Amino acid sequence: MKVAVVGATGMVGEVMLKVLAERNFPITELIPVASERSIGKQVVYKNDPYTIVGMQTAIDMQPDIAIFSAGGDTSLEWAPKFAEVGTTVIDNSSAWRMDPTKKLVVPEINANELTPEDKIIANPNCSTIQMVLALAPLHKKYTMRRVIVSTYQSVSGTGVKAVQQLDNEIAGIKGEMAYPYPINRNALPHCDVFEENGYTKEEMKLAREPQKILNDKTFSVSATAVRIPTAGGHSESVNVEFENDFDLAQVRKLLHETPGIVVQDNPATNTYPMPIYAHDKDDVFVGRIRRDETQPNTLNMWIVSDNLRKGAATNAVQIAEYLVEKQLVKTLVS
Ligand code: A2P
Ligand code: 11C
Repeated sequence: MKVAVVGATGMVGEVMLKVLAERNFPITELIPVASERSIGKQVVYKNDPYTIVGMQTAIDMQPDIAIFSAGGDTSLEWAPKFAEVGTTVIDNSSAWRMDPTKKLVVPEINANELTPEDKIIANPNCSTIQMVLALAPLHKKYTMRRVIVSTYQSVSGTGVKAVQQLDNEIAGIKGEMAYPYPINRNALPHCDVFEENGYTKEEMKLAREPQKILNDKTFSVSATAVRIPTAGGHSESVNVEFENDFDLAQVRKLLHETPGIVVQDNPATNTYPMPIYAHDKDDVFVGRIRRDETQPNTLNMWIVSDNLRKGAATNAVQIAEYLVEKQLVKTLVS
């Protein structure tokens, strides 16, 4: 496959190159793409240097697959232009997620919806992916009614500027601020911008995206998204009310058997998921699995995953792997 990585110099782009290499994705030609200001610079893939090209050059090269992590506006403008020459775009931004003509895919859950006609495929938001992966098998078995989630999100989800802000604050250096307040020794109940209903965009992504991925509007999600001074992954406290009662051992078994999920749950040994453990791993870690004793059929759990891996790059590469495996993309020019 001829593969373009759009946003190759960015935080997700960098992890994307790492994940493509680690998983040995069948690349015959790699085309790293970034903004005009980066053209000519180099990135490294499998120990070899590759020169960054601009958008139009990349389109002219007719890649079979283009994986975008360059922000929503860039994606809105350029993804259709790639699609027009026959490239299948996998997009990490929020640009196309809720477009009814586009699929929103977590491969373990709904990759089977994909067809060769899907030329722009949306990758869900990081905090959605890890939550929905754990919810999917439970929903299938017990039928969810309502989910209440509070997130504890890594600064890496905001981007380089935010990681720098945290590092500067820890080092006692004054620098540019990505957030309206200090993040070190703080918690900001504010991820992404506020919408008119008083929720943030991040919270509304958590409310809307799972319904689309699970193709079911009979359950609802209420979210509070919080930024904390951590870097390795997002954590989520999730409370789920089901229509049917469950057995805790069965819940653990179901999660354990779900591809992509690792159950880390043993209070006796202080075993539970944490960002320092999830960092740089592709799995979603679930622990603190327990019954909500305040009402029937309700479960509490704690879900942690590396937001740049399964929350972004890994999920996108898994979509690409599925397309190749099922022959849903064909080589455009060799
Ligand atoms: P550049 O490094 O040239 O600015 P991040 O999310 O970490 O900020 O990264 C965003 C990525 O998207 C970077 O690789 C950035 O390239 C790229 N990018 C931003 N705007 C455009 C654009 N208009 N066309 C192509 N790539 C873009
Ligand atoms: C965060 N979830 O951690 C965001 C980052 O819609 O893809 C990714 C934003 C998105 O703030």
